[in-house]
Amino acid sequence: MINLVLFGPPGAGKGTQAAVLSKAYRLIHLSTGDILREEIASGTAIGLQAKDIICHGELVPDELVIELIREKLDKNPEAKGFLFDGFPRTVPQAEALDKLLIHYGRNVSAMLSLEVAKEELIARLTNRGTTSGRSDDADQKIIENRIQVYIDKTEPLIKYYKNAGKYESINGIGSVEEITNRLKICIDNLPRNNKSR
Ligand code: B4P
Repeated sequence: MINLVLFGPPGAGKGTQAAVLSKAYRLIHLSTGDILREEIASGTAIGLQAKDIICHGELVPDELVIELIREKLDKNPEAKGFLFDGFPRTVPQAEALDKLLIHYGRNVSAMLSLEVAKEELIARLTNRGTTSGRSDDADQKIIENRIQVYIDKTEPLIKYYKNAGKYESINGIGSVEEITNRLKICIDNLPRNNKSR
């Protein structure tokens, strides 16, 4: 059983790779970005709260995303494993995920960190903004703010997972297939102990 955290700055390719990896390893793909966009589209109370925050490139409150993830774990007790995409994004979220997984008799097998330079991130997100219809891809200032929020609040998670012996760095530059292959090699070579729960 494996439970993976796919990590990286906005535009690193998390969503792209998560779609491929979740199929290849038969993991349940949990993207907090996708879940929040569904809440917004359905006009729920959570969606209303999240909409304005996402538009400005800020992070939605920890309690809210943790609750969304708790619900998903609750609904999938028989899952072979999970692929977390865009979660955790803060140290309190990582601590909450560890506690939640212990409750369900699981643990994080590894944090796979996609490394991509800032200029490339801006180019990818600006390009996606021309077709995605996403308000947070529409404006250069918002894209830059998302990257700054990542540096301030999310990057400290690298140390968190390094301390836990679960940090794996992957070069995120290249074709989608090349990066998938790098990720698969990394997953297939994870220490057995990391994969047991
Ligand atoms: P997300 O949906 O997670 O948005 P993201 O960080 O931009 O990542 P995404 O997965 O979309 O980008 P990807 O790298 O796949 O979050 C949106 C917002 O929701 C956040 O800003 C925040 O407000 C909120 N939120 C979500 N989770 C939260 C949490 N846990 N706590 C608080 N708030 C939260 O792809 C980017 C582009 O690059 C794509 O167009 C893709 O086609 C392209 N691409 C991918 N791989 C490529 C490659 N190898 N070469 C060239 N282009 C590539």
